Amino acid sequence: KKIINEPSRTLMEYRLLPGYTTDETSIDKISLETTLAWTPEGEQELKLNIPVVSAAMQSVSGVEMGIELARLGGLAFIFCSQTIENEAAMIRDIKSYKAGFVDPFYVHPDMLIGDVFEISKSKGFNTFPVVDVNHKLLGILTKNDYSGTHHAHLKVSERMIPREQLVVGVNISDIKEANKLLRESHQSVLPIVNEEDQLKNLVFRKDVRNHMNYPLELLDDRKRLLTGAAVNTHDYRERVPALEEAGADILTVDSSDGFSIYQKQALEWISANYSHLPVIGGNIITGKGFRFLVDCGARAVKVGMGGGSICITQEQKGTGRGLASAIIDVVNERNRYFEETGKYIPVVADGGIVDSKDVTIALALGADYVMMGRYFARMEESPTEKIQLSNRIMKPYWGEGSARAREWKSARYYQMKFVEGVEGFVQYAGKLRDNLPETLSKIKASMSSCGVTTIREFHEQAELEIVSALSIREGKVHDIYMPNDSSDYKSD
Ligand code: MZP
Repeated sequence: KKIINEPSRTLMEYRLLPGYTTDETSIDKISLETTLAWTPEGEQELKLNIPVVSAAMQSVSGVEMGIELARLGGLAFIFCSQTIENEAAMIRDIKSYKAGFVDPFYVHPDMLIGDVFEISKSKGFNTFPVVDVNHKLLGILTKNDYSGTHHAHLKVSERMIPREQLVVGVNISDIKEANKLLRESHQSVLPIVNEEDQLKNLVFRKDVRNHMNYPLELLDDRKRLLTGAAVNTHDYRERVPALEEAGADILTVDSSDGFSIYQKQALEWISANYSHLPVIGGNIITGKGFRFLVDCGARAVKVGMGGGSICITQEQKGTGRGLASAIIDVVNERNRYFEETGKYIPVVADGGIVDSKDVTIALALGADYVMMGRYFARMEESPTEKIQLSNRIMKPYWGEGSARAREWKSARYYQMKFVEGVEGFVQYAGKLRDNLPETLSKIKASMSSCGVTTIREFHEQAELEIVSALSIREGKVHDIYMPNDSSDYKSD
């Protein structure tokens, strides 16, 4: 038996002391770029532009989140609590998204009226014009024309059939953006090239139908969005090949307790068979756990147990640790490992990160990026429907250890007799694009105050102090009257 007498600390218990701010550390000089992981082969560094990723959870990371978060510089981890086919389809949808606002899809000429084929409506687009190679508009499909959830089924109708011609369908997400591109290109036609190069030099006219424009992304830009995928310790032998084939850039082994032989087996198998695919091991909360996962082949390590907003592991099992204490222990071991081997293993803080100041403290303590569930569940792009509850717009949010999330696998795998997560609601916050930049600018402002311009400098130079409960109280609004609606302050 070992008893640690120091209490376990949470992120909320720390505050940063300012460093010296100069022109060199002004907000515009700050980079939030971070190390996502190392590739096992060749030890190449995979980078992330911003230090946030979304949790591998059913109520958080679907295709729309995957696309939008990646466009904003982060990355989503698609959840593995679904069939292998569904998860791989989601990865494919994210990877097939062409950066920009237009995503062409191609349909073969031998399709017949009445045929049903799948289109991806995962990008949230509502309009699908269908045209033939002579730019003739065959029809505009609206939401009424298709149904389904993740993949929509589109029934071919008379007005769509191309008569021995290839049909080109174009998704338009933002007509304003589309017009802007046309204006900027100073032309009314734009060339497109399809995936197989069959439609080279096809021009797409501005005046396809009255005033509507259908510009197409110039595919000379082959950039693809970065995406992550979660795997479990049961079916990784089948799941990993499918996810790799679908284009996943990085995997994470999704487990509330990663210090186990099952995780070892999964990590070793992935490293041996898919040596080009980096994998995050986790979750662990001790230096010992970190060393174990790295020795098994993890190229980044995820830290946190019991702190998630929907998590009841600590109450159910009595295991867990305050996230700050866990990060400190793991980061110390990471630094020792670096001194010994020269290999820098990124540390991911996960569970209970509520707002920008939590992200900032986690980074200052040595984390390289954070994973969040609740934060992203509130956004338009999370895969759940908005509902109204007591005059508030809410979105459902549930843990992966809740009865709801576990339903999908109850028939396949051993099911615990108790749950480790709950189901609830979070207040709808709007679009990711309207929220994330503010969060990031607060993180930059903290780094600027601390006199650092990079996350690695932050690790080295941050000065933190434990605060008392009373000083936390002092740091909030107090002793004034403030009607709810008169404030332009809102927390993240
Ligand atoms: P939060 O950002 O909502 O506080 O926490 C999200 C994290 O909680 C996830 O990334 C995952 O590590 C953890 N999680 C997910 N489901 C459960 C559960 O059902 C859970 N207990 O703890």
